[in-house]
Order: sequence, then C-alpha cells, then structure tokens
Amino acid sequence: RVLFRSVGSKYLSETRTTHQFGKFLRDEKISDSFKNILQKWLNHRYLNLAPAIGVDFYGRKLMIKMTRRAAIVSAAALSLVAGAATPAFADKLTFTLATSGSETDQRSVAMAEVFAPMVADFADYQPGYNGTLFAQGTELEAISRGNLTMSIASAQEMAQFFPEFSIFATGYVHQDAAHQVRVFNDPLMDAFKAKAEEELGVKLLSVMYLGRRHVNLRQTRDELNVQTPADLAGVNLRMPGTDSWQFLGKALGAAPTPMAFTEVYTALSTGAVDGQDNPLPTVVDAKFYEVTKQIALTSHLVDLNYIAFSKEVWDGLSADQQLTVQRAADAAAAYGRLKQLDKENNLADFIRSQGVEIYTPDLEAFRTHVQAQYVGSEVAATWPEGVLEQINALGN
Ligand code: KDO
Repeated sequence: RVLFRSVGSKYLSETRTTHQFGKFLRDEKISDSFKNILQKWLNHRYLNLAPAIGVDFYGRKLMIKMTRRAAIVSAAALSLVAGAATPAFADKLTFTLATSGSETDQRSVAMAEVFAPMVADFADYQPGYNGTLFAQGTELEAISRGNLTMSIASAQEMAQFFPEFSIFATGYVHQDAAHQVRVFNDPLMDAFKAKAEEELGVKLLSVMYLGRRHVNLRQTRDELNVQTPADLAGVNLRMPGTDSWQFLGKALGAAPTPMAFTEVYTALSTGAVDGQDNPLPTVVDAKFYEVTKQIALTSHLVDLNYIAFSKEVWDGLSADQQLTVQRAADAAAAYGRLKQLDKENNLADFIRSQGVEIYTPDLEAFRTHVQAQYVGSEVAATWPEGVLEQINALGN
C-alpha cells in the first residue's frame, strides 16, 4: 500500500500527461509485473471503467477495449497492491468525445461549456478535436466497438450503417434549425433511433445545428459566376467522404472529391481542389476565406449533427445520471444552435472584408435540379415510405 501510494503519487505529480507518464515508465527501471500494475492503473485512471481511448505503456495512442470484466480484474489487481484499499481515482467516469471539428467550432464550445459542467459530478469530459482521437467518419464504429463514448455525428455517417438516414442528408429537405429540431423530436425518428441503438450500440441524444452549406470556391466570380448547377460542371468540389455527400455533390452539378475535413485548407491553398461546401461559421473557423475567392449562397443543405452516445455506457448509468446526460446534451445543443445561428447571420461582412465575394445564385434552379436527382434514385429507395412527407409536413 505504501509502495503503491508513494510511487503512484510520485508519478502523478511528476507527469502531467499520459505521454510523459509513458516516457517516465519507459525510462525507469521497474519490474514488468509492476509496470503491468501501473499500466492498469493508468487505464483505470484515464478510462475509468468505461470503454474509451487509452495510451499504451510508452504514451502511444492505443485503442483499449476496457470491458467491465477487465476493469474488475484491474481493480482487483490494484486492490492487491494497495492492500485492498478502494482506489480513490475510481469514483468518476470518463466520457471521451471525438470530433473532426476544432476546439473553437461552436459545437465543441457548447459541449465543453455546457455539457461538461452539467455531468461533472460523475463524469470527466475528455474531448479530442480535429480528428485526433479518431479520423472523420470512423467515430461511430469506435463507439460501437466500445473504444469511444461520444461523437458529433452526421446523418451522412449514420447512413453508412443505415442507408435510410440519407433522408436527413438530402439537399433542400430541412428548411432551418427549428425544422431540424421538430424532425428529431418527432415520432418519425423513433424507428431510426431504435435501429441505431439496437444494431450499432449508438444512442442519438440530441440534434446540433451546423448550418446552411454553401459553395465556396477558389475562383473569382469573374472566372466563374455560379448561377445554376450547369455552372458547376467540372468543378472539383471537396465533400466529406461518404456516399451521401458524394451524391449531393453530383446532384449540385459538381465533380465531388472525397476528403477529410482536416485536409481541406491545404487542398484549397495548393489548388488540389477548386472548392468546398460548408456553412459560413465553418468558413471562418477553418479560415477557408484565406484560400478562396467566392461563396455562392446555395443553401443546399441545412446541415445537422447528432450528439451520439455509447449505448453500453448509457446502460451502465443510473436513472439520475441518464437524465442528467440527456439534459446536458439538450442544453449544449440548444446553446450551440443559438450561437451558431448568430454567427451565421453576422459573418458575411467579415468574410467579404477578407476579399471573398458572397452572392446568391438562382436558388430555384439549384433546388429543382438537386431534388430531381434524388427522385427515383437508389438513395431515395432506402427511405421508409411516407417519411419524406412527414418531414415536409413539419416544415414551414
Ligand atoms: C465537413 O467535413 O465538411 C463537415 O462540415 C461535415 C460535418 O458533418 C462535420 O463533421 C464537420 O465537417 C466537422 O465537424 C468540421 O467542422
């Protein structure tokens, strides 16, 4: 017990990050069995009985599936060393969240400023930004496999598992932020949510507002004036890398290129792509205005994300904790939505001041063309009957 306490607190006080901790262990002459105990302690401390991301002995990132059984075994091992004392660090859960968004993205801010404090009594919130924990598009699988607690998931990512989710990723379907909320809370979502829980182990807690996506290009308007989908012919438009996105890119009339969000700035600056599509707050947050010359306000997708949560972790929570997590997610989503809407409405002048022309193309031409591409398509064939009509009925 004394050994454990003294060595443990020495390590804790001398190592501020898991990487340093790993380096410390590697450099010290410690027996393998003791290393083993310390590794388990590290897992325990950072993963806290919940499946999550860990680091290996040397501070390398590693996916560790910390099952309940393994956790009990490691707790038992700790108790042995610690003379059967209950480890003080076992009292809180860890909720890891992976997002391809930045730390200053409004959704990230909402989670850190609203969600985290609301669950702080029983859980440490540990976000990983910019796709550092898991690459864009791999987060849901990580939750499903028990390696991650939460993500800011897109309908397009959900559609990789359940193609019918593409209905929420279809151009010109959602009308605005309020419409998204009405759709998410409507009984029409029940079957979608149940399938995600039962078959993927992912619980969709709340809907976040990302915003109206527009076409943002490197070309000046003199070089390319985008009025109708025909004007985008041959334009190499970066879209995220799933089928739903690529379909939408083609439906817009462009030649879509799949690419992870974190690579877009460089691709725009080198000319590897002609453009990208995202809402104005993202254009500012990711500084795309530095490497583009125009934004055609196509509003082709009023984009959303879900706060996705591990069903396994959820089931391990008490009823009170579940209620708190749900409330925290709803509060973060509501807060983020207001902030994002405010940004969306007020950023155009700033973007213009950076030398980017912003204008509205022929919206009717875009809407008609995009919608026509979905009619009778393989994508639309996956939509449960009547759901599109139900979504439309919830609109304005
Ligand atoms: C993007 O890759 O363009 C996108 O906007 C897709 C969204 O679903 C979302 O994941 C977002 O990226 C990232 O969070 C970065 O903001």
